[in-house]
Amino acid sequence: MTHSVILTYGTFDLFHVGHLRLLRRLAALGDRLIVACSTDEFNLGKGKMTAIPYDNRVEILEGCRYVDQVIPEENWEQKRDDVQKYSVDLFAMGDDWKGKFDFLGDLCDVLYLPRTENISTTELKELIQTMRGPAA
Ligand code: C2G
Repeated sequence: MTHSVILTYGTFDLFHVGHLRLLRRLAALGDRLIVACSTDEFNLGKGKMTAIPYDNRVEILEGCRYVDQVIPEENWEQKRDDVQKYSVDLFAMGDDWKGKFDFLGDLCDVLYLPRTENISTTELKELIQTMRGPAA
């Protein structure tokens, strides 16, 4: 069943093919895909240092053919408000989040899609560190 507005959240740091394949699959499920991109401040609050600053991560997402709109993710609590504010009828994430957002099920459909294997921001960061060699 095609949906009208799909919403997903993420950091999308060091944008990679796993992110792209998720967005491509989501765009195929409906008319409009909105991506909530986590701010640098929100990531710091999660103890995560992003390699790529928020503005650049937003610019990359906005340049993606599958994405119609990018909004900021500033806290854990905004999802219910966002679903209602943007008239979302499908909330979707990769399945590493399976079950975590079922509480939205009274407002919209909730879907978890299989992650793309063998790629992650963490692995890319480790690879970059290795390539740079021991700290100078
Ligand atoms: N993803 C994927 N395959 C990968 C890596 C990521 O499908 N190999 C998906 C994740 O499941 C997520 C999205 O891509 O749905 C963005 O991944 P991250 O940038 O790692 O997002 P995350 O740090 O999980 O932030 O409130 C929710 C958080 O903002 C999610």
